[in-house]
Amino acid sequence: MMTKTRYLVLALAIVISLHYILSFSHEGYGRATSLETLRNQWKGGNLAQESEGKIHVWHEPPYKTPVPEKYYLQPNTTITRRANAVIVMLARNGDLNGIVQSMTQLEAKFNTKFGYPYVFLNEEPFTEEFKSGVTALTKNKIEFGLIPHDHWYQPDWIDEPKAAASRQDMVDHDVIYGWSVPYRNMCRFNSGFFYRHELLQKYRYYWRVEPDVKFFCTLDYDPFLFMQDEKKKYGFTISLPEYERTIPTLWAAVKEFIAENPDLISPDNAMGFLSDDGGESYNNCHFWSNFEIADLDLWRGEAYTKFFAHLDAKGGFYYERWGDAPVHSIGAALFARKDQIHFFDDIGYRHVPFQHCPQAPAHGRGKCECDITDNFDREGWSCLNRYDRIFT
Ligand SMILES: Nc1nc2c(ncn2[C@@H]2O[C@H](COP(=O)(O)OP(=O)(O)OP(=O)(O)O)[C@@H](O)[C@H]2O)c(=O)[nH]1
Ligand SMILES: [Mg+2]
Repeated sequence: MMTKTRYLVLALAIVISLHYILSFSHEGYGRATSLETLRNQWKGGNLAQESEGKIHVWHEPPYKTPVPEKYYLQPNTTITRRANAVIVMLARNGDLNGIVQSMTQLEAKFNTKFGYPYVFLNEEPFTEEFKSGVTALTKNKIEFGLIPHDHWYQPDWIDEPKAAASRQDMVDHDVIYGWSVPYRNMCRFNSGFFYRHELLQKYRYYWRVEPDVKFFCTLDYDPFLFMQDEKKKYGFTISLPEYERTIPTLWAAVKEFIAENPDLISPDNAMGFLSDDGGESYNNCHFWSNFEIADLDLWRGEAYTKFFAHLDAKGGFYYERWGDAPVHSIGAALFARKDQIHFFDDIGYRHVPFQHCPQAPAHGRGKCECDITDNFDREGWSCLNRYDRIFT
């Protein structure tokens, strides 16, 4: 784990340095491509926004307003209302220990009280050992699903020698998981297929949970009901820049999509989170997708469906190593209004090597078991400042 952590930290340091070097030395680069028409739609900044007939002008990010008390469980009351939601875990049989760790915490801090079902997905059948191991941890409903072959494995139309050469190049440059085909299958599946699984069809909202993560705080309100009632579409806890070497041509593909489908881009979107120059270049910021609480309809809708098909056809999941984090983040930022992307500031969360530890007063309210000074938002490479600035 240490080696992996060190790689990641080193990789991030390189990304940050490169980003700054490039933004100084290549100022004119992005501007060579004209995006005038589209820029009119992005605008960004503190725009008036029309929502259900009301005009709202943001002065600060929505998360600065605490979650209303009505979403909190009152003492000695039982739950009378739930969202149509599910906890989703993609896992290998060998991930059982890590899943046990994540699920035990999620149950203790949240789900024993709230009672949401689980769906586990795998491209291989889950073993009886895995199934009984996780079933023992909850009284809530659990379903185990097999991923259809074509939703997982590298498609035949991918030029394998070209993909192999790219993998070798990444190995030569010490790119984390640069060698791995299964990792790429996973990223492509999470980007464009998990929400199509038959077991997820009946649900509207999901919480993605990975093995070996930590939930630090007691959660006494229902984040799914919050998402549903407040019409949020995508929720995150940590945001950071992607490693540039894994996505060299992703932004070009995104710009091409936008140019071809301007009508699919949401008004008052979050382009200002993704780009520091009105959409010409990507600042590599993304929501760290190992944690997601989101609306499955965001991915099922026409815009993201076409967007994923466009990206998939480029082959970048295999010719490069496009991650589901930048792909989802770009999708959410372009196809939702910016205020529909929610920062779950009050959910304490850790996925090695980073954590979000809520600050006062949320830290006390949630009895958070984390060091208040160990908080990714304070790190220089957190992208939370990019999120904040789209509201100010
Ligand atoms: N079924 C299956 N699940 C996988 C495979 N590879 C990864 N996953 C799951 O996909 C998710 C992301 O994989 P991780 O290995 O955690 O990737 P990561 O978070 O980028 O890297 P780590 O720092 O190793 O956690 C996790 O839920 C894994 O359990 C695979 O080959 N098969
Ligand atoms: Mg992980």
